[in-house]
Amino acid sequence: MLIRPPADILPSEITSQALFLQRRRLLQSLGAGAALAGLGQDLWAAPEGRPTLGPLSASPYSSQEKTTPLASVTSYNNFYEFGSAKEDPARQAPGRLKTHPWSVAVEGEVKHPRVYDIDSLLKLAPLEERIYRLRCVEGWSMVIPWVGFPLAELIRRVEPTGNAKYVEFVTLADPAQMPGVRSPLLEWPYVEGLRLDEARHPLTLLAVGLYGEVLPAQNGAPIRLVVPWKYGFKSAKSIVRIRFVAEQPRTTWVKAGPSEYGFYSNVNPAVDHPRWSQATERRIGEFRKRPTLPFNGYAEQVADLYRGMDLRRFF
Ligand SMILES: Nc1nc2c(c(=O)[nH]1)N[C@H]1C(S)=C(S)[C@@H](COP(=O)(O)O)O[C@H]1N2
Ligand SMILES: [Mo]
Repeated sequence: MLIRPPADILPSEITSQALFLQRRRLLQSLGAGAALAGLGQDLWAAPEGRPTLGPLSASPYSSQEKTTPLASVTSYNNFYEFGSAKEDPARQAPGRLKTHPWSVAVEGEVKHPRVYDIDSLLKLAPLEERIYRLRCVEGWSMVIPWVGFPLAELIRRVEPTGNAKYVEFVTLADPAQMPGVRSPLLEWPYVEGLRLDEARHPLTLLAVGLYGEVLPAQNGAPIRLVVPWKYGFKSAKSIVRIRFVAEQPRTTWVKAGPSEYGFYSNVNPAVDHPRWSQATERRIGEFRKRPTLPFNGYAEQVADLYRGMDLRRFF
């Protein structure tokens, strides 16, 4: 019998997970809907470690699965602005990526365009904890306790015009902070996009933290998208611009390989990637592969968005 050691759990992480679980039990006993207080500049002024976000309300959308250890969530990443190897972002992003001050321009086909600073975004809506799976097109997955608020809350405030059909997410591309941007790994800046109804869906999250704390740099601090029924690459990190547009945005991975990465990128075990199957996945920390679920397990919530569409053609 082959026994694999739990290589991705460090003693320090076991402690932080224990604290996390303790905090979650406390949250649950307090009940959902607690207000967010005391955020602002102080949040980033903490001398060491990542500041805690809270109080957080629990979400009915959370997965009940065992969460992936914090050490894996923060050390096995895709963030090409900091290199293309899985360990590059953890090595290069912390200390280099300056996440405060930070602002996000919300513009285009909206009645109330506005530049939001990160502090006002943190107070825009009550922060929730959402335990979501993240499934990469490469065939691995994690279960991550994100902290954030629905993108719909922001969309409601800026009021899209009748011409808005899609939302484009543009992320930071600063060669001074991001060594990967100095090489033509991808076309910079990294751009992603959603149809307006996908963007408004209650599962679509603007994440500002994970495991109860402010996002680590390598996970897309200070604000990133999480679209749990789509492949991980739709979840743009370190967003600086959110643009409402009439035409389908030209997104980074579609430009890099149109036959391999479609605009929709819904997790679909029935549509193979041209170079490998998408039928199974390996949960980080586990040995055996498990079957991949349609829409990453969120079919009940999102399949209606695609009624009548041929999802083999619109992959
Ligand atoms: N700006 C930017 N966002 C990005 C990426 C990237 O390279 N640059 N990689 C994507 C991919 S392929 C994945 S799988 C997820 C990984 O998120 P995680 O490192 O927080 O797990 O981020 C996505 N968002
Ligand atoms: Mo990915």
